[in-house]
Amino acid sequence: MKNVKTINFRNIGDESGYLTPIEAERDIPFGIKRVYYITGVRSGERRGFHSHRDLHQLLICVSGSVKILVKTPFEEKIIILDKPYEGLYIGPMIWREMFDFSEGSALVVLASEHYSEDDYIRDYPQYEKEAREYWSKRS
Ligand code: T46
Repeated sequence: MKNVKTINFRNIGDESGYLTPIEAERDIPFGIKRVYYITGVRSGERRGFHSHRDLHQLLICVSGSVKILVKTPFEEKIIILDKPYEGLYIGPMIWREMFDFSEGSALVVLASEHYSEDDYIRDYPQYEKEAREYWSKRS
């Protein structure tokens, strides 16, 4: 799926524990301007329901597991994040929903830009309209 890919990072360690380094522009395809994390999500809650126009992000479930639905007007898939050394890159114009957060899970997100509500498309019909135009220029 274009603008979506899983990336495996190094997982350095042994019985004493593990360390995963992530370096901007080396391990992931963008510079990092913002980090945020999502914790304490109750079972049954679903988040997301939006796309970004220009933002690049990397999602890593550093503890527990979560499912991510990624969708365009043409295709969709569900990716399970359950390893602290696996990231999900999501580029521009991908609708996303996060669900099935396991108890105690922590989803860390690295983002290419500072927070801007103007970059969000939270209305699905509006997303579909903009996405069809965006993807028609890239097919
Ligand atoms: C995304 C998925 C994976 C801020 O003030 N600063 C921030 O950096 C962010 C990300 C959010 N906010 C505010 C905006 C809302 O009032 O926090 C509130 C919750 O945000 P939202 O409903 O957008 O959260 P999610 O979990 O639906 O989506 C988040 C990110 O917003 C989004 O970019 O791709 O995680």
